Amino acid sequence: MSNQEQNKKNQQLDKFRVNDKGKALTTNQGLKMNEDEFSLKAGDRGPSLLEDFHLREKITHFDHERIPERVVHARGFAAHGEFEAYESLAPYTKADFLSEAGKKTPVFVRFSTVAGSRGSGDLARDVRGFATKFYTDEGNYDLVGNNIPVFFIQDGIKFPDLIHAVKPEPHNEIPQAASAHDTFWDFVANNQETAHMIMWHLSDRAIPRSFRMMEGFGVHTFRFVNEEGQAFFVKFHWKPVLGVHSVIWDEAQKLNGNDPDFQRRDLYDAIENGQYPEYELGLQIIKEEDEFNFDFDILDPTKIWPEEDVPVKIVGKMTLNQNVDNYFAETEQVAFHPGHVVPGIDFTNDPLLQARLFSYTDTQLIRLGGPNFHELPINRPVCPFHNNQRDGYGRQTINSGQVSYHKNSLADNTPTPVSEEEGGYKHYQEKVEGKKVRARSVSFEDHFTQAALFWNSMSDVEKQHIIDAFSFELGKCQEVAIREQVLDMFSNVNHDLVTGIAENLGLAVPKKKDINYTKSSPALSQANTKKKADTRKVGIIVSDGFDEELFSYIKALNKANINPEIISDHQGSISSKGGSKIPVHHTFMTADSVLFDAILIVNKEGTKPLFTKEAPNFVKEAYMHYKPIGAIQDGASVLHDLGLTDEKGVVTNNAKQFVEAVAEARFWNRDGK
Ligand code: HDD
Repeated sequence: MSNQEQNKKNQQLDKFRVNDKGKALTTNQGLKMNEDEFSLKAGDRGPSLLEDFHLREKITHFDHERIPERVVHARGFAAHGEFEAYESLAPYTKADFLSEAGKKTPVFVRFSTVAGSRGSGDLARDVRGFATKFYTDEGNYDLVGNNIPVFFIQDGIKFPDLIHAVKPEPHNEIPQAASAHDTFWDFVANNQETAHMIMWHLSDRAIPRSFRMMEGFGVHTFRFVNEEGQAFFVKFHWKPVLGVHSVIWDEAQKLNGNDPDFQRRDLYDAIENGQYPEYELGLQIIKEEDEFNFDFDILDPTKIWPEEDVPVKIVGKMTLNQNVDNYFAETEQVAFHPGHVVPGIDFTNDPLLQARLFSYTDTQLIRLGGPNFHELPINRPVCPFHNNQRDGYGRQTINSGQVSYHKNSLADNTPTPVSEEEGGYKHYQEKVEGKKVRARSVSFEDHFTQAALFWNSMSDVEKQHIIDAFSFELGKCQEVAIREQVLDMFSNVNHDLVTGIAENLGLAVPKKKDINYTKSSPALSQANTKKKADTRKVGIIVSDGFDEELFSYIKALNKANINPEIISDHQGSISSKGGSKIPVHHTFMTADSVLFDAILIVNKEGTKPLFTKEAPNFVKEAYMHYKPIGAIQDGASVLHDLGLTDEKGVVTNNAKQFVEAVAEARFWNRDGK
């Protein structure tokens, strides 16, 4: 069965799908038109007539095509898929979609950047949104998370300030999709709860290689409740099957110019090729009675629960297997909300989460133009929904009958609230007591210990990337005082860190602070992630007259699920010595080394002079980006001419070793060259 047939959401969406191909052109009223190029005029050269309903309808619709972009997470990309539970989680939650092994639930996932506008580049240094809508049999459950497990602030009342600081500055709307400017760093220095998140934001996590190669986190501590009414604290994780991988900053900047849609294209192509992105769902669970057994507050969204202390239990897998049919109808109109929950999942008193529970419906009202956005096809639950809500802009449901109120006797008092036993959602009865205060709990006051934990957990290469990222970001700030304040703030995290930054910025190194925190969490380092060659992209530089040995190489790459793409000095196809032809995917004019995970060079010289100049440039750049480089036939002499022999990750005439190098992805020991 195709995804189309299997999946309840797909069956529902099918009723709304329309294919215009081969159809007569009509107005929105269904009137067939005989002309769509010329407006109605009084004479060939005369004025247009108000009577032209077709012109008016077409232009009016066009004039109203845009809706406000999301105030944050404006740039996004989404796909359909399916979640399958590995086991019953009944001991922890009564959520039906987690209730038995093999249970499948349709999902829609939207990935995003946070700060940039809808048209900004994919490779901004930014947090990535990772929002999942589960269309469960008990209603929609939205897990609206990020690829970073903590957040900048501890209380939602500060969210508008954070976003005002990071967005382009208001006087000149510069810079786009970047945190490297004064207002953001001014905010950081004056709001030190940001310290831990900033460490992640300046790490490789903020420039992922692919949406398929990043983790997702629910961030907040949520609550699970089982049939017996027993509750647990829970954190959600998505673990990508391909491991967690990033690009480096130089690549990110070049990619934004070369292909601003790099991550969109990557996800779209992977799904079209049948290389479906997969993520395992992981849970960290803490018993209610253990709430206070940690050296941090488990409700503080600037804290992780180190995986070594609270292991991640893997409980299911999500596969993204279908691209959208229409970007606007699905990806733009999807409306997520952390408050969309199902029985068995509940909230905690995390003040960041509590504010979110207000914000998401509110924002849809302006963005989607009214309270009926739940009726848009992408947002409809797959289970029935009935209540006494009526009317509003764009209402689609035709509620028949006289009654739209509760309680009533005219409709036998229906629709009726149902008991918990019959599936009615009942809020967890947490005991709450206290004075009304505007305050931060003292248990939220430690901002630096976990920032140091993150730093301690990084490999040397990752640490250097963080120093470089700080140096870039602060280097872009005009106010020296802001640079100094930030240095001073991060001297609470690590002295080597601020020493490295201070040297790059030409500033005095802050005085060494007495920090004795040595704990680390290996799970935080990408150096310890899975390494796989699967779905990596190899650019093969080859020209006419190549040796047929290339075919056995391509076979080996295909076998390893690697995607080879041919780059040459002309479009069309190229021929081997024996006359076999292969199609060319890119020329040097349409592609660049940064678009590939590895480069394989086959010939020394091509038919056009461009080849002699550009082929070594590709190799040099891949080398500078620590990527695998392969050569066969006289391609090896190109490497020789560049002095690239006897280097790790530079492989000549050995397909097996080249595949292994592609899996390794980066060879960090090249700094000497
Ligand atoms: Fe948010 C969108 C994730 C804090 C207010 N948020 C949005 C999206 C993601 C997140 C992934 C995009 C959803 C989509 O693809 O349509 N937000 C987070 C995470 C947070 C967080 C993981 C902290 C843990 N957000 C946060 C706070 C507030 C908001 C504290 C407000 C008090 N977020 C919004 C919003 C958005 C949004 C304004 C904009 C578009 C939308 O909701 O639908 O309501």
